Formats: sequence, structure tokens, C-alpha cells
Amino acid sequence: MKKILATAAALALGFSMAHADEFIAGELTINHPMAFETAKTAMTGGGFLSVTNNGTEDDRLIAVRADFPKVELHTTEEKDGIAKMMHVDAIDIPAGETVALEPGGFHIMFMGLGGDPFEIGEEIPATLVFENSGEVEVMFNVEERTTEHGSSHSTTN
Ligand SMILES: [Cu+2]
Repeated sequence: MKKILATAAALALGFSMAHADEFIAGELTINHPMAFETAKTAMTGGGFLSVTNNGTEDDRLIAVRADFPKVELHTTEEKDGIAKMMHVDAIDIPAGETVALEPGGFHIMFMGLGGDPFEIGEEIPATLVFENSGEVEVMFNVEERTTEHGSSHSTTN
């Protein structure tokens, strides 16, 4: 099963409705993994979060695994006013810094949705793989696409 309705998961697992928004991997703190709702015909959806490296060693996000045909790390580059997404092998998380994956910049690309769009309130389980800190399971909350946050990405997916 690709996605779990937040309410169903919360009831089944006995969690409170306030979902966990912070995840820990070694010296890393991952904050607020989220994705925007997608159009019914969308083949891709972007995943966003921030990572704070509380340690003294640099780390890198090297992969993300989730139940989709393909998941890639992307960056966004603007050329002649057009935002273009490009695949990257890794995203650096330098010691002592916070790196934001956000619309218009680095993001996680869930690919091959194939007519099964992200809907508000869904949670998408995924595993983040860090070079030094290892693997951590997180949940991406699907949120309403706002013009403020969504416009830069909606043109490209
Ligand atoms: Cu992308």
C-alpha cells in the first residue's frame, strides 16, 4: 500500500491526531517532511523537509526510498526565467547547519504516481538514507498547495 490515510493510521496505531513532525538520525534532526497535494494526472510529487546537523561532521542525504517506481533527489535551477529540475546524487548537510529542501530548491521527487495523486491528509512513508547517520524512517504529510509555496514547483511537474 503506497499511502495511508492519516486518520486511519492514527487510529490503528493509537497515536494522537497530532502527527510527529520531527525525526532523529544520529546527530541529524529532520523537521516537517511534507508534500503538496498533486493534480489527478500528476506523475510526480515533490517532497520537502529541513535537516539540521547538530554534529561536528558533515553528512549527506544520498537516497530516499519510498513505495514508488522511482524516487530521486532534485535541485531546481532557474535559467532565463524558467525553473528546471535537475537530478543530483546527494544533498550536502554540513556540520552545524540547517539545509532546507523547499520549492524552488532541493527537493525529493516521488516519481511514477500513475493516477494515484497525493491527497490532503495522506501520509507518505519514506526512508531517508544519510551517508554517515544511516537510515531513518519518516512520514511526509500531504498538505494543501498554496500559491505562496506551490507556484514555483507547479510549473515544472
Ligand atoms: Cu523534481
